[in-house]
Amino acid sequence: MKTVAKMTLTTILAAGLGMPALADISTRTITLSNGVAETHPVGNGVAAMSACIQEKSGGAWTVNAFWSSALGDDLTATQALRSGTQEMVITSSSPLVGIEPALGVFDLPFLFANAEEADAILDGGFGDFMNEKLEAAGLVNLAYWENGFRNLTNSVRPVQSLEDFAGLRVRVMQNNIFLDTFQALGTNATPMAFGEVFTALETRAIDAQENPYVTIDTSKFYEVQGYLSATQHAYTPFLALFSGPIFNSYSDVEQQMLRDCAAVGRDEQRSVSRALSGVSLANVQAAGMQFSEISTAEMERIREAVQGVYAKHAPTIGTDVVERMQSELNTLRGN
Ligand code: KDG
Repeated sequence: MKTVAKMTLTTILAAGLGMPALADISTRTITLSNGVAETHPVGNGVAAMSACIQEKSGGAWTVNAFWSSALGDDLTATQALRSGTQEMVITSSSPLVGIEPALGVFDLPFLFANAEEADAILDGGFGDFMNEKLEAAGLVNLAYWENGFRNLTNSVRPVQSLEDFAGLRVRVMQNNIFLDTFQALGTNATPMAFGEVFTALETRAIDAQENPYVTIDTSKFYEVQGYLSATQHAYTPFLALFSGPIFNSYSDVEQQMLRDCAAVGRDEQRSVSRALSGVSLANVQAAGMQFSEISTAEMERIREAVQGVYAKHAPTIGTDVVERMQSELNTLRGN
């Protein structure tokens, strides 16, 4: 009798202290995968999220993280979530447009002007709107983390003007919007999973790729790329996705714990990503990359060259989705 009373008291105390009732938390191991290296800011986010889960579950939960595409690329891992054979993946939105075409809105070139806009859109009503679509596809997006603003690297020449893109064999994510964007810039664009990029660059099977500075640094692309250009041509979010079938088998307490801790991970990951961006830029230059900024006039020409991608892909993305995004951005900008 005394033991039961004590446990009940523990549960009441836990609830009072904002801790989940441990009685509603089972012992579980969460398998999480990602395509970047653990040294990437995603590693910081996963560590913060895991510590939060450990604390809130009273040690009943364990997160096993796998890095550098060890469990397959973003799309393969995401399909494993939908079939309920893996719990979690931190993935770019871009390779998932075959599952949910509306995600393509985030791939439209030069969509966001800065990270503040991206956070406001992703963490607000638009993010919820997209999350409902993902849930219909068997995926629970616990939070939006940051991949970041993407920049071109290559092994052929400095890229400082629209003409400098001509003929470069550029790897892009498996996504027709990125494919069309880089073809509109005059390159020879090739879709490829992230895990294959380093070797393809090293063997000169391709000339170029595009990613945020922290990815270029932590994936050591500076070892196989001589030139970096500050194109900032797109902002990619990371999705902290959980398997819908598995999530739905959890208690309400467990589900809320996951959402809360993924948000803790998000805040840490974004903070480190933004703090590290300048450090990574300095690192890759110290490693020998020639860095090119692009003049305002040339950036205007580059923006103009890719503008047609919006009209071409709006029907596939969903004109309602694109119009809602543009309306919310106009409101944020005071237009
Ligand atoms: O899991 C994340 C990575 O696999 C990848 O999405 C990173 O931006 C990326 C890319 O270029 O594929």
